[in-house]
Amino acid sequence: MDAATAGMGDPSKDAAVLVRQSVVLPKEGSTYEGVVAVDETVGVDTKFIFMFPKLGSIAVSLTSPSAKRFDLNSPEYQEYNSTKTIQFAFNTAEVGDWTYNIEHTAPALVKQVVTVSVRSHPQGYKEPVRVRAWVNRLNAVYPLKTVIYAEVTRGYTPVLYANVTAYVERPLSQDRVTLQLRDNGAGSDNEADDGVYSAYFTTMNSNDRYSVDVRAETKPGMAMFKIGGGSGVAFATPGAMEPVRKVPAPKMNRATNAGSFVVTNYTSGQDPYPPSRIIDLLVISYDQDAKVVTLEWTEPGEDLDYGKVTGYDIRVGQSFDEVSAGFDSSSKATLLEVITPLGAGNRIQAKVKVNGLNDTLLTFAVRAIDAAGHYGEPSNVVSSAAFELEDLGLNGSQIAAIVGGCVAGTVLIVGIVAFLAYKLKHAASAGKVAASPRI
Ligand SMILES: [Ca+2]
Ligand SMILES: [Ca+2]
Repeated sequence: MDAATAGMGDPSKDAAVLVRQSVVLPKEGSTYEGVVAVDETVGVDTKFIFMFPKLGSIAVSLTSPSAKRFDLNSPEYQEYNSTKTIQFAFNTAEVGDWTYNIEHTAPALVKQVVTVSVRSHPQGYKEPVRVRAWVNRLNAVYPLKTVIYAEVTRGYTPVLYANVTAYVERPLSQDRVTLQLRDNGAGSDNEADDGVYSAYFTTMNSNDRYSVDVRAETKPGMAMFKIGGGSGVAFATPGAMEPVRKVPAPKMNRATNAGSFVVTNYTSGQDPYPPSRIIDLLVISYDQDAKVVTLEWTEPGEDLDYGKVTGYDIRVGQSFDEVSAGFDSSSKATLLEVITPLGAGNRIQAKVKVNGLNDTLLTFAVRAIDAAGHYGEPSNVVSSAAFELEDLGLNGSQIAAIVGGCVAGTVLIVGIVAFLAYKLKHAASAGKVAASPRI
């Protein structure tokens, strides 16, 4: 082994961390019950480790997925007084949901904090699912934007649609802020569906060091492995462009520490953060009889992608330039009903009345407004014209090629124009509902 590889080991042999948390037990008799999924990508050499503050202060038991109970009388149980640790060790742990129960058993002790850690090794030579987390800057000079990232992968394969949460400890108030990290391409997230989840941290309240823990969990039937496509994590094989497939991922838990960062230059009472730019505005439907267009987008937050905005500024125009470059001077859309923001990450709709407008080409863009009156950047531009194209029998990618003409090649456009001319002669009566492309 040379100097470059000494100490690195084989990453596929490293344990995956399933649980990493502190449990507060307020008084004698208090109990805590936690559940952890041992998934099929791990299970070998599995350890449940409980660190406690004082000898004899806790009793711990486990229940396996097949309802077998383990406690201090089980051979898997070991107690280490020197390190104040209780450990259950399994050569192979049953796959499924394990329950751990911790009881406060020290009459003389009031509140105690127990640290729980569950680690498990991969089966065979396969990589387990892992979560890796980091913060974009060690020195957060307020109001520079601080971003928390977490990458959930199995080897180079991204895990999509996981529930990824960051917990940021705030030293001054001794509380912690819970942030939902998202992989939707909006706000702080650079690319949707690449297995890298992120969120801005905007709720600092002192000049201090903040530490970050991250948990990722998947629910059965929701999370997917994204296989192929040649995108995703940074070290994907160059040039690999097999078609993207999504394969169901099992239920699992992972936890890690994202390190810490130091905030300086913070002063209270400021609001330096406008809402994030909306990037996924869509025309959901166009009721040509009622002259009502329904728009939909993912909500940003009061501060970038955190919190709830106070409202939206929707503009309507007759060309793409009118509501993009000319957003400020374009016409405000007339709403059919008031929009009530729900909070960052939610999908929200708005119904816009377009009577009196020439509907040959209607364009829309939106920006969010926060409590301080700050505006987010104007969104992507969408058009109702997509509906008429849809009515002619074009599919989504053909429509995208026309409406997003700058993306399409000239030959394709010429081809589609010819196709359109043919279809116009044979067009049936118009329908009303279709998806519109992103611009
Ligand atoms: Ca992403
Ligand atoms: Ca704000």
